[in-house]
Order: sequence, then C-alpha cells, then structure tokens
Amino acid sequence: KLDDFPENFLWGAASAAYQIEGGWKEDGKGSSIWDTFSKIPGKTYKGTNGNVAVDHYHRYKEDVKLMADMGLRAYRFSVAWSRILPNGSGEINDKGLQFYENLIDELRKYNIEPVLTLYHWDIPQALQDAYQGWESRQAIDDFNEYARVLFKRFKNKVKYWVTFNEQNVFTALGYRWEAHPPNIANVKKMFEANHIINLANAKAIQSFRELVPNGRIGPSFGYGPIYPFDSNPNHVLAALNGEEFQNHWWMDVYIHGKYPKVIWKQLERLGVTPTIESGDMELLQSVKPDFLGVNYYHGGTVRANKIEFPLKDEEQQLDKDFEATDPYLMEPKEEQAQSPEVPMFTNVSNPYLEKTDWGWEIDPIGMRIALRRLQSRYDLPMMITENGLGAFDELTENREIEDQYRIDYLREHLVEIQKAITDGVDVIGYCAWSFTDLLSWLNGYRKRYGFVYIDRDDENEKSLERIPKKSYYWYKNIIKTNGKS
Ligand code: BGP
Repeated sequence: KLDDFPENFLWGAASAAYQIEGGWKEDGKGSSIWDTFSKIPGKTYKGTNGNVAVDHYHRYKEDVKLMADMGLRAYRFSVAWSRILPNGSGEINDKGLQFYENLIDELRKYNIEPVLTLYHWDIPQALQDAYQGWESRQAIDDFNEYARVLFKRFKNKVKYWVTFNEQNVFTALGYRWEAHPPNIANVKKMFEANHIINLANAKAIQSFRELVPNGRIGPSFGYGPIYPFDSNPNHVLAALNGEEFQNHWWMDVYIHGKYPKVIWKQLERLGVTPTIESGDMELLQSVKPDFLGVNYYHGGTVRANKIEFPLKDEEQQLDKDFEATDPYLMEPKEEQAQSPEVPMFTNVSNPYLEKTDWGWEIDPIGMRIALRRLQSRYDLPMMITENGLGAFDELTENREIEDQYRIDYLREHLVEIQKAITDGVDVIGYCAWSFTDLLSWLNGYRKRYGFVYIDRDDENEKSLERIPKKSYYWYKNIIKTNGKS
C-alpha cells in the first residue's frame, strides 16, 4: 500500500518525438541527425528507425483519448525541431507548429497538463551539415531562435517546459562512444559540445523569462546515484569521483552556473576542458531553472581503479558481469582505456541488485537516494520526467498483455518516491516512461516500456493497433486514488 501523494500531483507519462511520431517527411518536416544516423548499417537493431515509429503523428487523437480514459494528468512529449524549422533556422513551417498546437489542444480538452521538451536528441541535419551542430557556437543562437518560436506560440497553453533531455547521455553516446549521432569518438569534443549546450540552455531560459513569465522551465537529467563497491575508503573516494564526474559535472552548471572544481582540475590534467570565452560564465550564472526534471532508471557502483588497486579474485567476476551487461560498454573501444574517469574510478556490477531482461539494474531504493541527494544539493522542486521498465511483452491468445512485472517495478519505485516525499523532498510529478510502446533508440521495437501495447515489430508495421496492457488499468487506479492503491 502507498501512502498519500501531494494534492495536484502530476501523474503522467512521457515520450519523445523521434521515438513515437513517424511522419518523418510529412508536412514539410526536415531531417534530423537521427533520421540520418539510423540508416547507417549496423548502428541500430536490424536498421530500425523512426520513419513510421508508432504513427502518433496521425493517431495522436486516439492516443490522447486513451490518456484521458486512463485519467492521466500530465503528458510529457518533445517537439521535433526539424518540423518547426526544417533547415534548423530561418523559414518556419507552420504545419509543424500546427501539429503540436492540435496535440496540446487535444490534451487540454481533457485537462491533461502538457510538459513540452524542446530537445530530445534530434538537432536538424541541416545544422549538422552547415557547422557540425553542437560543436559550433552558432547552435546557441539557432536553438534560441527555435525555442522563441515555441515560447511565443504556446506561452498561454503550456506551463511546464523542459530544455534538454539527458544532456549527459546524448553528449557521451554521441561524442564519445559512437553509439548515437553525430557518431564521434572524441572526449575533448564531448566537453566542448557539452559547454555549448550549457550556453544554449542558459540563453533559452533567458528568453523564457522574457516571453513566458508565468511558466516553469528546467532540464531533464539522467541521474543515477553512484555507490562505493564496499566501505574501503579507496572505493568510497572513487564513488565520490563517480558522483561528481557522472552527475554533478553536468548538473551544477544548470543550477549554480559553474563546473565542479575537482573535476575541472582532473580534466585540465588530461587536456580536455572546454574553451571558456569571455561572458560564458556570466551567461551561465544569469539563470536558474524552476524545477529539476529527473530521469531515473538505475545508478552505478564503482571501485578504485584497477591499475592502482588490482582486483581481488572474487571481484574479477563482478567486473566481468558489468562489462557483459552494460549497454554502453558492450564493445569496449580502445579509447576507453584513456577515458578521463579511468584514473578516478572503475564501474562494477552491484552484487545486491537484480537486473531486467535488458541488463539494467533494478534499484527502487536508488530512486529515494537520488531524490534525497538532489534535494540536498540543489534544493529545487523535482519532477520525475522518466522511469520505467523495458521488457519483451508478449501478446496472449486473447490479445492481452499481462505485464505484472511492470506493475511490480513501477509500484516499488512509487513507494520509494512516496518515502522521499515523507522525508521532505519536493516532488511535483511522475512521468512514467512511456505511455504507448515506442522505438527504443538502438534496440528497435522489441524493448517495450508502454502502458499501451502497439501492434508492430522490428520488420513489420502490422496494424499499429493500440492495446492497453494490464499496467494501464493498474496505473489508472493509482491516479484515481492519488497513489493509495
Ligand atoms: C532515456 C531516454 C528515453 C528512453 C529511455 C529508455 O535515456 O531519454 O528517450 O529511450 O532512456 O532507453 P532505451 O530505449 O535505450 O531502453
């Protein structure tokens, strides 16, 4: 049983444009870097892409009706920049704006609060071609231009806005691991692009203050607490390094307008600090978000690095387990050996945690730890903007999905959120990932997260029929009772 959640708690669900919409060339849309990347052989599972996705572009009314029937109070979605500005800047495509206006109106009709994400990883290809996208400072102005178009158009219809989704994830996978576009392996470029994105974030928030004075804006960060392997002070120190490097390096800038000193020094030694121009730090310090979006899936466990502290026999296996399951380390690259954090910590599996079918650790208490740590360090209201279970859902003979495992997973996380609230953490909402099944960036359509099953697979679009899962009815009841059931 769950205890009370705050009144007006935003019970929601989330999605992202590229993963759900389809209609990739429809009504004047330009290409994004994901449209290009997904077509490079071998980059995504069986070459799956978002050309059709789950066809939300044409079926949004049906999807919103399902949300309304469920009683959903908030829906987080992202806008595809290349629908609004097909060339990245300049000419505005009104049909693109109209699509989002229709979606927002449809949500409002049923009193579902729209939570609009400006950037969920899909910079227009035109800007990548023109100046290498986030490697150029021109992207700061172009992102601001794009954001201003949306602020002006939707300022009276959308209250909650998210600037960047998981900046830590898309910069690392895109500029370091060659796992996302722009498909680069260069740590220095990762830090340069990250700094430019921080500036774009700050500038857009300045525009927001001018154009949407009553709105609320913040980033969505992919946060996971970092644990020490055991109480050996060397490992505890490594966990501190991990926490600062993997989390606070990114987040401190949003809230405090500066990079953590310890990590800065470490990067300086490695020669990979970003270029700071005059006025940069002032711009970063001139804004502060209204809330923090938190995407929580799992944390990480680390030990002091292997070179200085060779692994004991029993630790070797944990190390192997980690390398076998971590999605980003499946094919270790040469460059990994010289990656900046290696002198500071080494990732290992956590022997106390079970894993999903996809090798992600299941750690509901980590949710409470995350919220507590973030409340202490940043002291802002928080919205869980993503949390969910990726699984292989199979239709039964009666064409139903019995996803009790998803219900268990979500319930355990909600219990910990509720405890965090009792602890004194300010949580304003929870958006489960995801409402309908949708494209998993690298894993195709078989890794499913939704409350609503979509009849399609990796090779075949099939009927695209929407089928509410068992978890849909469970969440409906959670919302109805404000979390009590
Ligand atoms: C987050 C992304 C989402 C979503 C989710 C699940 O990092 O913000 O867009 O995809 O992870 O990830 P995956 O689809 O890789 O399982």
